[in-house]
Amino acid sequence: MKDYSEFEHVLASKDNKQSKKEKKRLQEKDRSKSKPSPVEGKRGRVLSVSSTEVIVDLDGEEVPCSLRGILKKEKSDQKRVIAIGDFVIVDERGQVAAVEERYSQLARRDNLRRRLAQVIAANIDQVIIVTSVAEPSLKPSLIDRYIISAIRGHMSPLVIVNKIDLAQDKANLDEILSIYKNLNIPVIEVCCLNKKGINELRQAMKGKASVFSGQSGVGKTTLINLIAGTDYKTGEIVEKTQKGVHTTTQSTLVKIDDDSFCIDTPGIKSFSLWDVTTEELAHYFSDLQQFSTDCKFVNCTHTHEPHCGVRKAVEEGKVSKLRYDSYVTIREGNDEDQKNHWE
Ligand SMILES: Nc1nc2c(ncn2[C@@H]2O[C@H](COP(=O)(O)OP(=O)(O)OP(=O)(O)O)[C@@H](O)[C@H]2O)c(=O)[nH]1
Ligand SMILES: [Mg+2]
Ligand SMILES: [Zn+2]
Repeated sequence: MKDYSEFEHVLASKDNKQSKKEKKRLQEKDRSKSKPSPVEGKRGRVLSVSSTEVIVDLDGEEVPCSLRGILKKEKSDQKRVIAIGDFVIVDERGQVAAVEERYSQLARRDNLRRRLAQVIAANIDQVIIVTSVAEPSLKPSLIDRYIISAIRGHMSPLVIVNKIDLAQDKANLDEILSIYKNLNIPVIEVCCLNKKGINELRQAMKGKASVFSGQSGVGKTTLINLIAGTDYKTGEIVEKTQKGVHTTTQSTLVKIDDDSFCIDTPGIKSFSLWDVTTEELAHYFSDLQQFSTDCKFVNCTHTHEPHCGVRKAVEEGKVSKLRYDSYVTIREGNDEDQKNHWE
């Protein structure tokens, strides 16, 4: 795994906050429960979740299960108590009786109930952030939101730039690639047509649980079919010009070999950060933040203030304008594919 030490202090403060919250939650739970009931049943892993049922892998068998009433009522800051990848205990009636604590999760802010997190996948090692050079085009701000969410959720990020065959503006592509290389975030350039980069991606997935995420049409399912030898439905390029076409409609867990698997997810229209403050956001942009020593105001946001060291560094070409624009886009959080509400 790569070294993300520059983000460690952010993670540490976050963990602290989380453990305090967690402690409070457990204490409240203890008070409300007078007789603790040990949960008995079989341990399995959630393969898919729909509004009506949950499919659980129990000893290699795919078993449809419902949720115990108590789980449905559980108060939480998450839209659903259960997510693909969760380890659960299923009782003798075929009901999910308990959900184990997650070691990682990829979450975004729910579009409707904005205080809630929507967990895209649980208990995975890496987020494979799939983007394409064109159809749809590269969007650094979206890549950055995924990277931040991966690190916060305790997963390592891996950026895939697919459809290299469609590259026309090589300078723009190289500038974007160099942003992530400078940040020590691994990037693989891929083409599904001539299989460039596929072996490298396969290698990066070995022995790990990965979740493929990104916009609709970037080629997530095409990549998974190449790696896993599966035949899941992929989108037609003609169809993709129509608005709102999503080929994959439900997240699926795909086994690659005995110790590697991945999750295919439906393309997203929006991805807003969940539970991140503006100060924390600035820490994730430490490559910009380093120039803030030259800002006139200590609380400079680097968006509109006079005598801003960060904006000066951008003008002088010391830092990529694309990276700066990404920071501003996320901070302002008001475009069509994200609505960030800062606390
Ligand atoms: N030119 C080119 N087209 C590609 C490449 N990889 C995938 N495609 C095409 O891109 C289209 C979309 O691919 P999908 O794999 O369905 O994309 P997806 O990310 O799974 O999309 P959703 O399931 O809607 O989220 C398909 O027509 C693919 O054939 C590539 O490297 N180059
Ligand atoms: Mg798909
Ligand atoms: Zn500034």
